[in-house]
Amino acid sequence: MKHIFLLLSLLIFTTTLCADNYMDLLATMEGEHGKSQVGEGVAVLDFNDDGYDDVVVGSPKWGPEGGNEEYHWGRIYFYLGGDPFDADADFTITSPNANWNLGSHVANIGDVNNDGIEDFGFTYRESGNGNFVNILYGSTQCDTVVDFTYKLPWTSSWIGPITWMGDINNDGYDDAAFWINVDWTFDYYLIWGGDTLSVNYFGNFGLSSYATRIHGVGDVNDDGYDDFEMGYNTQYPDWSFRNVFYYGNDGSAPYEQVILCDSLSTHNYYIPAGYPAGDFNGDGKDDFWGFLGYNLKKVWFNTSVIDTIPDLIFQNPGGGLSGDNAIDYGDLNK
Ligand SMILES: [Ca+2]
Ligand SMILES: [Ca+2]
Ligand SMILES: [Ca+2]
Ligand SMILES: [Ca+2]
Repeated sequence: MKHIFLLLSLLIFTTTLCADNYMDLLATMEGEHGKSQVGEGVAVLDFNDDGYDDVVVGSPKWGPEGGNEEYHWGRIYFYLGGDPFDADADFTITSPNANWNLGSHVANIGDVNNDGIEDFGFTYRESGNGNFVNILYGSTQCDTVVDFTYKLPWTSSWIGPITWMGDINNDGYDDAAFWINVDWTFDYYLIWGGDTLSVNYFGNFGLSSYATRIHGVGDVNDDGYDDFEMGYNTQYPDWSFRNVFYYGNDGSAPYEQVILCDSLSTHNYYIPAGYPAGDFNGDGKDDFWGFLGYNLKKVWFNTSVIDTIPDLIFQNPGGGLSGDNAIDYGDLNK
């Protein structure tokens, strides 16, 4: 999760600093056919542990008939980093059936089995059979065999992305999270990292909407436990939303929470929950984006007690990123 803040920062400052931040185009990935929706999901991790970060791109509307089929299949492409980096996929995972939309949700979930190599997660709905969370452990063998799978049996529901949480219980294993929409409310789950992964119900939050988020923000109060944030709609159709910050702990007590934002918004279809922000003020500690709306972003600096007052506010009336519409990317060609 070391690089997630870089592109966010770049895009936010692009309007004022573009002359100083020119970047060469490294590669262009194209879908195999029109309507393939390539790039809906993007993740970056060093999946084969060779020191080059790798790019994973989802194309959830890929289909064997060139996108002319009625239902979406989906394909996930792995582009291994190297010098030079190229845009030829090294291997793929392809949906075996229609209507899986494979590749909508792909993520670097950190090192959940604590072997020193970043791991890859993806979620999808298998039509008529349920929703699935799949995890591939990164390895030098670099295979696409699923190492962990978890099935949620409801066929009328739909699953959201799997997300990086950091090590919120400070046991040395990174943790992850996901949510699932069940009858238009949202059940959230935590995946505890370990030699054996376990899935645990966290709670039900939010109402009818596709806008809901849970994500790690790093250890922003510097107590050794990574912290996280959740964002969700609180009513429908008014698009009220709530952003809640949670302190990580050893799991022996409920998570202490701080409501960072609780307001009505007409333009936040993507609920603006948090992300790591690197070290904005140079004190060597994790800061975080506590709010990522379309035209408004807010940063909180690391401090022992998180309050509702952001330390930095960025306003870019022309638009900008919202939620996690940003790429987590690294150093693809060293
Ligand atoms: Ca690599
Ligand atoms: Ca690992
Ligand atoms: Ca952990
Ligand atoms: Ca903490």
